[in-house]
Amino acid sequence: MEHYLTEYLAKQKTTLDDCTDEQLYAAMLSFVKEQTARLVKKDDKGRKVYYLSAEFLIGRLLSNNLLNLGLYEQANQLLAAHGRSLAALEEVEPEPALGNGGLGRLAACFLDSIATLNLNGEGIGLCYHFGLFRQKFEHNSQHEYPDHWLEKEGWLRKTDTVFPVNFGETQVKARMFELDVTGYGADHVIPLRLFDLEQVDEELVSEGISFDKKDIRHNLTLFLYPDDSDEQGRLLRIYQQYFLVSAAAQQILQDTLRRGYSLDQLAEAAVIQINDTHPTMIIPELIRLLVESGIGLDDAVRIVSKTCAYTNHTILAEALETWPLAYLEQVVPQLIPIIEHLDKRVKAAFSDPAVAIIDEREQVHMAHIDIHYGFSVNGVAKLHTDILKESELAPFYHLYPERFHNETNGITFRRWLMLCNPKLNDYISSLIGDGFKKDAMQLKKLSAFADDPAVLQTLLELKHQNKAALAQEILQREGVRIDPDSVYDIQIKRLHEYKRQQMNALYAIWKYFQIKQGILPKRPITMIFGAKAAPAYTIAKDIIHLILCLQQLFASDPEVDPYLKIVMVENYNVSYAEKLIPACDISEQISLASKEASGTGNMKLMLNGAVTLGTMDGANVEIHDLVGEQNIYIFGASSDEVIKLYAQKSYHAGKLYDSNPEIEKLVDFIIDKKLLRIGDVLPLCRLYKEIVGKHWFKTLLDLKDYIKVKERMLSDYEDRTAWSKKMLYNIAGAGYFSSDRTIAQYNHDIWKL
Ligand code: 26V
Repeated sequence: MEHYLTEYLAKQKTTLDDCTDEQLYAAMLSFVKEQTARLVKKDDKGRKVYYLSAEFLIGRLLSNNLLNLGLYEQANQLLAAHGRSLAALEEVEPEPALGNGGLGRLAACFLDSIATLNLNGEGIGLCYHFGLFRQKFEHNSQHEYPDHWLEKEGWLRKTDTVFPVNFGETQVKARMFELDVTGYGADHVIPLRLFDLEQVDEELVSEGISFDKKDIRHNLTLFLYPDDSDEQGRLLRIYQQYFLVSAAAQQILQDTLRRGYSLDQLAEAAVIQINDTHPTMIIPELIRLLVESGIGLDDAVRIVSKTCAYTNHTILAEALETWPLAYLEQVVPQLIPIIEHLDKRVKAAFSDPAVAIIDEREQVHMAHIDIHYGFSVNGVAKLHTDILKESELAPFYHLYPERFHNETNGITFRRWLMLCNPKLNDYISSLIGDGFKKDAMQLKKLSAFADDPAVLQTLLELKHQNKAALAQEILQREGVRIDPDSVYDIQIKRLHEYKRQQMNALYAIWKYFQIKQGILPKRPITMIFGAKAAPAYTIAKDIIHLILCLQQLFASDPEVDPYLKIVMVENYNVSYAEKLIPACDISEQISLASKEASGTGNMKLMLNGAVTLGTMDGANVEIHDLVGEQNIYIFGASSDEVIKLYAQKSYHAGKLYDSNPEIEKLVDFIIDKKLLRIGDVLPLCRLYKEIVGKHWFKTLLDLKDYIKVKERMLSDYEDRTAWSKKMLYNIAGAGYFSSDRTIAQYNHDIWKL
C-alpha cells in the first residue's frame, strides 16, 4: 500500500506527508480499485439473482471497501504514521445519495451481504447525475439544492455496453456503468450495474432542483425520483422506470445466453427480485422480448412468472403505485398489448375487481402485475407481512397463499458497527472474540456479561466517548454546542406524518412548559432530529419549520436552554447517520402502528447500544421479542387497534383536542405568539389545522402515553448501571438483524440459488 501510494503521489510531485487530502484520496481510491480489480468476478453456473431497484443508497465506499478487503487497519496505521487520517479522506469522498431512504439503503446492504455470502448475483439500477437533493435550512425552512456526486475519477467504471431503449418511436441509448461490490473477507466481487442515458444535459437544471421535465432525451437520468406532484413529473417517472427495465431486461437476457442457457430456460438461470413496484414493467417487457425471440405468448408468460419475485415495502395507499393506462400508452405503447393481455387473463380467471390489473377507472395497479405474474411476494417484517396477508393484500393471499413470505429486513454490520463504531466493535471482540463479524448471532454471547460491573461501566464510557465526538461534529457543522452529559434522544428518518416527528415536537413543547413551571429534568435533554421532506410534501416541510422554530425558541431562552435543546441537523444522509447512530441513547421509533413496514434505523441504533422508545410497529415488534419487556419502551395503540379505528372511522382529532385541556395546550402552542414571532404564520397555522382537523395520521392518539413512557424512560436512565444492562441486551439481541441472515433467508425461501 505504502509503495503504491508513494509512487502514485510522486507522479504528482508530492508525498504522503505533504499532499492535500484530495490528492491522498485520489491515490487511495486508485489503490483500492486496483485491489478489487484483482478479485474474481463471481460467475457460477446455476441460478443467479438480479436485484432490480430504482435506488441503491450505497453511501461512501472508501472505508467500506478497505474494511471488506482486510486493509482497513493497515491504511489507518499507514496514514497515522504520516500524520494523516482516514476520517479526513472520507470527507473528500462525495456521497452517492442514489436513494430516498430505507428502501434504497436496504438494497445497498443486500448487495454487501450477497457478496459476503458468496452468492451469485448483481444489482441493476440507474445512474442519476444528481442524487437526493442537498437540504439547507434558511429562515427555519427546508430548501433544496442539487447534489452532484459524480466525480471524474470515482468508483464507477464506464463499460462498452450500450442498449437501445425505445419509447414508442423515440429511441435513446442506455450506457452501462459498473461498480465492484466487495463482500467482507470474500475473494470475489459482484457488480452493481447502473444505467445512464447517453446524452444527459446537466445544463437543464435551473433554479434549485427544478429542471425542464419535458426534455426526455436529455433529462432521463438527471435526478433521482423527480418531484411527482405534477403530470410532467409523473410521466418522467414512468420514462425512468421503463428505461431501467428495458436496459435490465436486455442485460439479463444477454447474460443468460452468455452463461449457456437458452431463453426458455430463463427461470433456471435467473431470479429477478423486484424492489417495490418501481421496476414492475420488467414483467411485461420480458414477456414481450421472449415472444419476439420466438417463444409462444403463453409460454413466455409462464417462464417470466417463474422468474420474478416482488418485495412490498409499504402499505401506505399513496405510495402503492397506480399509473393511468393513458400515461403508459403515451410512454411505452409497445407494452400496452401485453399489459392488456395480462389483465384479460386475470379478469377471465377471477371476478373480484379488487385483484384486477386495470381497474374501471383505467388505472394500472403495478403491484397486482407483480403478484399475479411473479412466484413470490414478500413483506419486510413479521407484522408487515401479516398485515399484507390479512388486510392490504388479503384477496391475493386467498388466491395464492403459497406465494407469500416474510423476509424481515436487516442491515450490514460492516458499515453499521465495525466502521461507524470501531471502539464498540473492538470492545465486543475483546469480550467474545471475532466470530460475530461473520456470524452475527454470536453477539448473544454478550448476555453472559450482563452482571459484570466492569463491562457495564465500559459500555457507558464508550457511549460517552461517541457522544463527545458527535458534540464536536455538531458544533463544527451546525454551530450548536451540545452537552455529552445530556441524554441524546434521536429521531433520524425521512420526514413523514406517519413517522410522527410532530408528536415528538409536541413532547418538546410539553417539556418546555414543565421547565417554565420550574419542574426541571434530572439531566439536560438533547433532542436531535435529522430528516428530509419530499420537496412537494407541504405538511412535512411545515413540521420541519415547527422543529426549527422550537430549536430557536429554546436556544434563546436562558431558562430553558440549559435543560432542553433541540438540534435539527442539516442534510441528514448516510454519512451523517454513521456519526449519529453510535452516539444515541434513546432511539425514537414512534410511527403510527401498522404504518412503518419495518424500519432499519431502529436496527442500526439498537446494535450501537441505543434503547428503543417505540410503538409496536414494523420490526420494533421483533426487537421487542428479542430483547424482552425490560429492555425496550413500548407505548401507544397496537396495529389491530389502529386498523379498527380506520374501519370504524372512530378517531376524531378535534374531539380528543376539545376534551383534553392538556393536549389542547400543547397543540395551541404551535400557533402561540412566541412561535409566530420566530416563524411564519402560514406553515404553523396549516400544521395546527392539520393536527386538529385531519384524522389520517392520528398524531394525538398516542400523545399522552408517549409522554408518560418517555418520562419513565428518562427517569430509568438515571440508574446508569441498569441502563447499561439494557444497552448490553440490545447489542446482544441485534444479531438477528444482520442482512447476512436476511439474504440467507431470501435464498432459502425464494431464490434457491
Ligand atoms: C413512498 C412515498 C411516495 C409518494 C409519497 C408518499 C410516500 C410514502 C412512503 C413511501 C415509501 C416507499 C417505500 C419505502 O421506502 N419503504 C420503506 O422501506 C424500508 C425498507 O424495507 C422499510 O424499512 C420502511 O419501513 C419503509 O417505509
